[in-house]
Amino acid sequence: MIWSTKETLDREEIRLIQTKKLKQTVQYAYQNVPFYQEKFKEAGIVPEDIQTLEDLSKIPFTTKDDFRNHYPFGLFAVPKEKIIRYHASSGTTGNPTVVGYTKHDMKVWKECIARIVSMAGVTYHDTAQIAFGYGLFTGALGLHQGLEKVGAAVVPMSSGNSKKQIKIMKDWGVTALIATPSYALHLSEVAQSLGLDPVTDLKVKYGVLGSEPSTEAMRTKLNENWGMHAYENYGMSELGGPGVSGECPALHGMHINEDYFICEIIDPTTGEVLPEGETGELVVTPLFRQATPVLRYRTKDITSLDSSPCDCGRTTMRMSKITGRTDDMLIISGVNVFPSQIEEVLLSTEGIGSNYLITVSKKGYLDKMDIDVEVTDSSLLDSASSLDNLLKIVQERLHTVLGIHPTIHLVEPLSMEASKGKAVRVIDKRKE
Ligand code: ADP
Ligand code: K
Ligand code: ZN
Repeated sequence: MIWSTKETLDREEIRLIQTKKLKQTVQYAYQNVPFYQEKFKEAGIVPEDIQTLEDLSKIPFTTKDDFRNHYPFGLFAVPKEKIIRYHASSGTTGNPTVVGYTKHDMKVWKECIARIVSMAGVTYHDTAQIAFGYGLFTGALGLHQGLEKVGAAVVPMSSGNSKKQIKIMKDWGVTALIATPSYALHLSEVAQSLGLDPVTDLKVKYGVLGSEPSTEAMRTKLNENWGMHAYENYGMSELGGPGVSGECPALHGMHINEDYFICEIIDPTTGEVLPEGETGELVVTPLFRQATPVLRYRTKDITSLDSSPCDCGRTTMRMSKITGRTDDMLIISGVNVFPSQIEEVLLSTEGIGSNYLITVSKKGYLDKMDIDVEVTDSSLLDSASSLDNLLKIVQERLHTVLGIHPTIHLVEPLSMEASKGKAVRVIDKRKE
């Protein structure tokens, strides 16, 4: 089902809407956020220089660092009284990136999600279980509100407690699962381990999945294990959360909500805009976010764009599956983790040395992180209680910063291979 007539406009009409909203957005950001006034001044431009979509490339990029440097509310364009919600994603070294929502922003967010879940086939007939973690993370509440908008019955399970997830799915007749692809696969195995065949014993028909990269092989497996149609969607907290784009049944990329987002592809090295079809870094300009307007946000995600007609009847541009990132951010079961965050914790913990190695792998379908790290004094390893104590401290601090539970292996001082040249700190076995 196509939720909105905005998804089937002529390309020319879409461009007209984008042009009009872009001009408003630029004026608004400039007038209300000193950060943009400075940026424009540095670039030698004024808002009036932006008259067409082609002019967009004159505007300097915004980055995650800009959010961090203006923590918490420096990029906000409205006073607190207008904010009705905050969300945030984890930051590299302490400061998360904070976004706010006005009533208007919330309405737009719901609309974008309503379109995406409708693309996946979810309607008011469905019961949708949300197995994303609720909290500051945008995934759970974002999907929640959009699903309510289409009238689906929402089951706000949050993540974890897998056996209970399966029980509720079975007892309550859940038909749509909202999760990361890896957790969705894991849940299918939990169901099997309980003696159930999800295909016949459960009714889950749709998977609305996102927050981490996945492959066609994963989709095939998900479809087989659940007897479902697995669709992915894309977004990020700095852009307001999920809702940027999502897959339709034709499975030729994710349709972008183009009346709310302008997408460009740039060469990540030169910053130059690349022609449609070429692969590069995705840059997104949300069209008119009131609380936290953002101009040309560098996502670091690698993809390409395609505006050719789609079999589903939608005319909106599609972005291909994300094939990687331009930075070293790891996505561990949907949670963003920078190796620098781990290093920061390790180096600031007494008794912990500076040589470490992060290994990311799969345990079943779930992501698993192991950290080998040297201690500074081998006597720490001799006593079980001091070892236990140190392990506990590191584990708790990492959990506070990262929101995940890596397994820590403390080893003898100078027992790990020292780096010759650029240290290899991360081994990602998921890519093998
Ligand atoms: P989200 O709720 O989308 O996970 P975050 O801000 O926590 O929001 O993380 C954003 C990052 O998650 C993106 O920059 C991208 O790297 C990754 N991501 C989100 N959706 C997808 C997807 N469908 N495929 C691949 N990566 C994704
Ligand atoms: K993520
Ligand atoms: Zn389509």
